[in-house]
Amino acid sequence: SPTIYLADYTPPNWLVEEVHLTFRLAPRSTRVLSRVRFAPNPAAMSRAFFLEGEELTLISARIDGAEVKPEVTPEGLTCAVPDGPFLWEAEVEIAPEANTALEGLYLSNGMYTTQCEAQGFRKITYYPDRPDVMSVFTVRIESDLPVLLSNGNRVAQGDGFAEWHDPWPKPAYLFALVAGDLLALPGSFTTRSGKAVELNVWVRKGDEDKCDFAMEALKKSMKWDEDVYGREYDLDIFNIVAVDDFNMGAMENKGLNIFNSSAVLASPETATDANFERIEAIIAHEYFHNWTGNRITCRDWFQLCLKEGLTVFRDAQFTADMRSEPVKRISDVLDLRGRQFREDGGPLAHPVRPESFKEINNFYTATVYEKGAEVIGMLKRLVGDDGYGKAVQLYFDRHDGQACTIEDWLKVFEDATGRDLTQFKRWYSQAGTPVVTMTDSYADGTYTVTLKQTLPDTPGQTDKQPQVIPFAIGLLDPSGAEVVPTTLLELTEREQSFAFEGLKARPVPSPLRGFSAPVVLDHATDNAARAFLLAHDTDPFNRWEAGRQLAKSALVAMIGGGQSPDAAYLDGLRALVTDETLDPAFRALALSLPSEDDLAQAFADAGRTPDPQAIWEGREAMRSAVAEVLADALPALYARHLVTGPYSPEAGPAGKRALTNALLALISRTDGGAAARAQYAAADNMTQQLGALSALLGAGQGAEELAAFADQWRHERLVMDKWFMIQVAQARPEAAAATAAALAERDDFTLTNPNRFRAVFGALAMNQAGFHHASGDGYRLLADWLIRLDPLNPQTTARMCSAFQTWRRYDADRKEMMQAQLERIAALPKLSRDTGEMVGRILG
Ligand code: HT7
Ligand code: ZN
Repeated sequence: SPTIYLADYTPPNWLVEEVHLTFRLAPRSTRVLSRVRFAPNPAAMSRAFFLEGEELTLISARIDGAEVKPEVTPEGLTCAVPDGPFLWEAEVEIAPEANTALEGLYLSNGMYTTQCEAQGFRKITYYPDRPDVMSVFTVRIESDLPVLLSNGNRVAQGDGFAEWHDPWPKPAYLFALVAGDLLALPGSFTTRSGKAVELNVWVRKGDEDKCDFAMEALKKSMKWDEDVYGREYDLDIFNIVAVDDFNMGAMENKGLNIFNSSAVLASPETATDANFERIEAIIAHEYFHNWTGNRITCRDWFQLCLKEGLTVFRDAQFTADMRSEPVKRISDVLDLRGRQFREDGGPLAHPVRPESFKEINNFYTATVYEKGAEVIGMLKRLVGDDGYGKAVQLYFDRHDGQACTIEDWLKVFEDATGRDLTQFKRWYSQAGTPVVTMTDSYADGTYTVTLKQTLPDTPGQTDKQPQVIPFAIGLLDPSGAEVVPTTLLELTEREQSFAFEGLKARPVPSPLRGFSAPVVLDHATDNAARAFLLAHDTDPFNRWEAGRQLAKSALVAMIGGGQSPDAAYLDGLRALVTDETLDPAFRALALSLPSEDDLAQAFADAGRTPDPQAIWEGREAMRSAVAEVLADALPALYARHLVTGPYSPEAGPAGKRALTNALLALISRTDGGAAARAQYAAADNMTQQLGALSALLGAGQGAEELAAFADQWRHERLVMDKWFMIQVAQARPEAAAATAAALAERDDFTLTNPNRFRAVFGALAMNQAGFHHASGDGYRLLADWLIRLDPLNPQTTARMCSAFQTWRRYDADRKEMMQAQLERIAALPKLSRDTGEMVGRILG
């Protein structure tokens, strides 16, 4: 399939003034009638007429009322058209029931739903399916189903039909339609200018008691966007719909957000604290897209980070405001390192703004989203809060109603702040995670920090230019007092020195505070300095980071050098975990060990071949050592923080449950599972029930509870996803593939539900020692099932191929086995474009 290049962008030949769509819904033969007013684009270079369209049966087409016979290909149609404006009318037939790819119009549990981003609208009708063609949509839905929804405001409704009109011009990817036998949790919101907005969370019957939290999250998001960004909602109604079969988390269709049910439905009994937090963040994210994505959209799909990076940045600000800023920052950095650094360091590395693709669905990545958000965080740090506020307001004023580029985004910052961002722009075009090497010296009261940046080669990119790296640093004196508060250094050269004068003694640096740039910091330091920062740093992120570094170096020494667990780490951890002045959520984070993948990367970075089995054993040994060093404190700590009484998903009690669950996992290593069994029996909420089950499984027990859990939750599909997942995630390395294989044979395992598929096979890929077991069973099993899924759902298959992206870091046997599986997939005769591109890039 052809490669599309950013450099080849040309403006659309034809613009759309308005579009009317009529849907006559039927599972196997839905008719879609379109009436589209086209006008020539004055900025175009040609008047050639091409409409995208895939998997459509064209019934008829007319131009200005006269029948035409377009030339139809698998990608779309062409037709001779007038020189000036004209009316295009077409009727097509589609089969939602047969659509398992979950793109375009499809059926999920008897409910019609759509997914049009990025290029799903072309599976609904012939249209210029590109984001820079924005138009006003009117939609009529004809169906006997009771609830018929589309974008905008409802303008008419009657027996078997509804009509919707969206006054705001939008690209086709934001179109949505839902039809089903649904129930709504209703709500309302009054905007700051006094406009009443009707709110609804639509769900299947039986789920109506799990919508309250999503509704509250929506109201909080609407208020926050007014308070912090001055953005008001702009329609009379805002609908959210939960759907079971969905490829991602949610979709920001104008006025009609469609969500994976896992990102909406929550009750204390069925959802964990982490689920509640995720729901709040996703509701906010999709709502915030109303301004950053919908009112101002992307000119083309290469600019995806324009809406996604900014919206992730905004939702992170929201979560920090609603919950704890340091805890949110630490979780985000964990996620960034776990997914984005992994991507940036391997064959799938690409710039935040990619320059080419075959299948755009493959570029909804951690780099575009999470690194995209980091880039905005750096911009804010560099121009300051005021500069950021002015620039963003200018962005809304200048570009409302437009389809924009990263150049437009950076220009508002230049115009609002006077800062030249030419060099900063390299963050968007150069892939790879910069390494910042820090050295320091002290003489005569002056402390000098030297920073050197190295930009690694990535596929298709070498010889990179230095980037602007905002490097926040603070200095502590030997007593632990802060002598230089957080100061922002701007590293713009390949190597640069910065001096701090007037110090009485050599300070202890606290570098890259708050993780001020998405880089790898290479700073030769020792465990004593790390333990010092763990005890004294005023920057909560760096305090956690010091503990993390200690844990990592201790684990590497255990795994690769046969050493026993490091005492400095264990002592520091004990001091932190028992420090009652610290937030329990923060302490829970400090108790989690670096992941297996993190450690594998640490070995690879040191030029050593990671051994997944040894890494697993090392982490197990470290957990036992932590349990031992904390043994006398654990029961009292657990009892002090155990939350009883009515459940609340607020950050305070959630943090305590995170801490007690982490403590319970340690206690279960030595008490035969008694405490975990007690928690399991007493639990009236999913966080404590699942936490107890996880602690039991981690200690090699819990068979009875596992069976009871399945019995209890048989009819709750989202809870059953957890049951599938936990067994694979916590299986011992030698048992992981067999566990996944057995679960996939069950009647309640299905290929058509991505949540269930990910519960089993996403968990297998995450269970690093299991996936990389020397038998190769994990590799084979995952490939077998990806091969089965690809014809049904290419998008999810392609995403899950990324489990193989680190294949080159392993030993010859594992490499060979992974390569063989990748080649087996690549050789499939009818492989999808999505999976073909991913596997091709991974193989390199
Ligand atoms: N903008 C959306 C991205 C998206 C998507 C969502 C659901 C299913 C398929 C999808 N393809 C692309 C989600 C977001 O970032 O908000
Ligand atoms: Zn988004």
